Amino acid sequence: MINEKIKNSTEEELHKILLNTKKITITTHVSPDGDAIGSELALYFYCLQRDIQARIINCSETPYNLQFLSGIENVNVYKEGDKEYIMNSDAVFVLDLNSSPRIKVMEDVVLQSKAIKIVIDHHIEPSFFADYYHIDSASASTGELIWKILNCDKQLKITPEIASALYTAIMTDTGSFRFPHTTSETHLIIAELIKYGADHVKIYEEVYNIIPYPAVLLQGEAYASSELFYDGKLVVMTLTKEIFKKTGGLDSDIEGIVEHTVTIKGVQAGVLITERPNDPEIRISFRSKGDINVRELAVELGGGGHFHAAGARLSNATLSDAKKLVIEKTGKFFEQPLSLDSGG
Ligand SMILES: [Mn+2]
Repeated sequence: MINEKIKNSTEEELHKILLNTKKITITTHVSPDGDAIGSELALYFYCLQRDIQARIINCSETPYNLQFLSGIENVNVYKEGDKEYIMNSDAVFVLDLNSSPRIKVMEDVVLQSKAIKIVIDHHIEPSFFADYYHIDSASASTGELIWKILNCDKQLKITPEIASALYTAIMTDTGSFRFPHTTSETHLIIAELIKYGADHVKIYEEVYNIIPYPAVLLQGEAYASSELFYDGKLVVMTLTKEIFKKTGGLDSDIEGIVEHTVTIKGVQAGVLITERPNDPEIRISFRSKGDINVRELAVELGGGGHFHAAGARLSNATLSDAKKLVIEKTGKFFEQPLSLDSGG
């Protein structure tokens, strides 16, 4: 499904537009990940070099494992008082997403703002809400796209802060350089980032190897909840509000759990369904292997994502409704011989 209204701008065109601004807002999707936050910070630091006033404003909190990044104190969660800043921005850069509902409470303000809206992203099937798009679904991360845009500036100073932010973005979205979209070009960019001061040992350690105890308890509960369906090809894990309260785990602590579903021998698709305190929506995360296109399921449920990694949120549903629905909908992958397009 190609949205005909969307024309892709080149890196050079976007870079020119950026240089013509004096004041910008940078934002990203709900539940930001390493690619989201790293891309935002790199763009933010570049704006400082170019005397462009920039403010990062997100609709949700930064997860704990990204708090080590330099400049993280400049990543703000949207408050009423930010409305005026967004309204008066020359441009709003929307990173790592391509449909406006994913900025949640900020959606109305961003859409109403006279600022030009610019989407930089690597997901497929964008919706039309912005003025400019730079979308490359072959790219493993938004971080790589930001790197290419910044490199349109021959005077770019790649500081250790920029290098670390982009390293984090690319490392997290490539599954530490394992996922299929990781290319030799990705590695060439990474080589540059290390050369300019990204500390790859520290970044991996901070992002993946320092897990708060409540998060470990939450993970344990997720694994304990797992159930197999369709002869062990589907695994479903659930986390209830009560479990969050019991363990003291945070929303952001679920990051990474769903990745483990598809490491179970024989499992081809994994689902984590979460019901969280202070969130009326049920969150569903999908992972898959081989020919199973979980993006298709996520889209049916109003969400989106990639072929092997996708998600959706359901309102007006209970956790058990969501579970039933997911089991029913995944059935088409397992109850008949696979006849899906083999995408990648
Ligand atoms: Mn991304």
